[in-house]
Amino acid sequence: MGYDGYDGYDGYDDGLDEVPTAVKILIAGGFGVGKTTMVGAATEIMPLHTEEVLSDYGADEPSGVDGKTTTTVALDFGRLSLARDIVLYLFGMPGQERFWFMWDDLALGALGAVVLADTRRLTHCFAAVDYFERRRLPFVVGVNCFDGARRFHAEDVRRALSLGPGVPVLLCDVRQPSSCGDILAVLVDYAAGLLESARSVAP
Ligand SMILES: Nc1nc2c(ncn2[C@@H]2O[C@H](COP(=O)(O)OP(=O)(O)OP(=O)(O)O)[C@@H](O)[C@H]2O)c(=O)[nH]1
Ligand SMILES: [Mg+2]
Repeated sequence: MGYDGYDGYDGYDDGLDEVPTAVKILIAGGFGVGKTTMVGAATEIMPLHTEEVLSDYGADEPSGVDGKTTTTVALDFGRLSLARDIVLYLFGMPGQERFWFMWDDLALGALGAVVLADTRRLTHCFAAVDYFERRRLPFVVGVNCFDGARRFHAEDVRRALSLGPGVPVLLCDVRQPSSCGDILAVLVDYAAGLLESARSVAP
């Protein structure tokens, strides 16, 4: 007996027969850099968050995150239609080191990642940068400009993180949906370009 499922056409000319391409995107970076904030600001559906109150366990986490009382213990999830034919599924990763064991599972099938950085604690995004470099997963760096933090040029951040010349580095404010949309669009373009050039050199 053959498959009798959805064949992509429902008989109605309602414009919904073009199924958009679904793309998985990771939002990564150190503790308290704004990953959950970004997923919440960018998403067009009700986000899923897995926040728990910071326990004493978190006492060894980096300081400099004032007023933060909760932390992501699994993931954040949201969705953003970037264009009519592209829907991004956003997965915010946990930042605390004790939850890094989840990164491999979360990264499965992702097109690329946004690594958020806070210039007051730049070293805290090293682990995420290393992670994506080692896996050859395309990433862009979003420098989340916190109020009161000294502003640096994107090129200064690139040098400090020893990033290759091609890796996009953008200043952003992840509380603003438009800023999140801009950085996600740059990531999708960048990752698509890398895929295209990989295909063109393949035998
Ligand atoms: N001023 C300012 N505050 C921000 C910005 N982004 C996030 N915050 C605040 O900074 C804190 C950290 O934000 P989260 O989004 O929870 O950080 P996170 O990276 O998800 O943290 P973990 O999941 O615990 O690693 C929160 O109190 C936010 O309200 C920003 O761009 N500017
Ligand atoms: Mg979080």
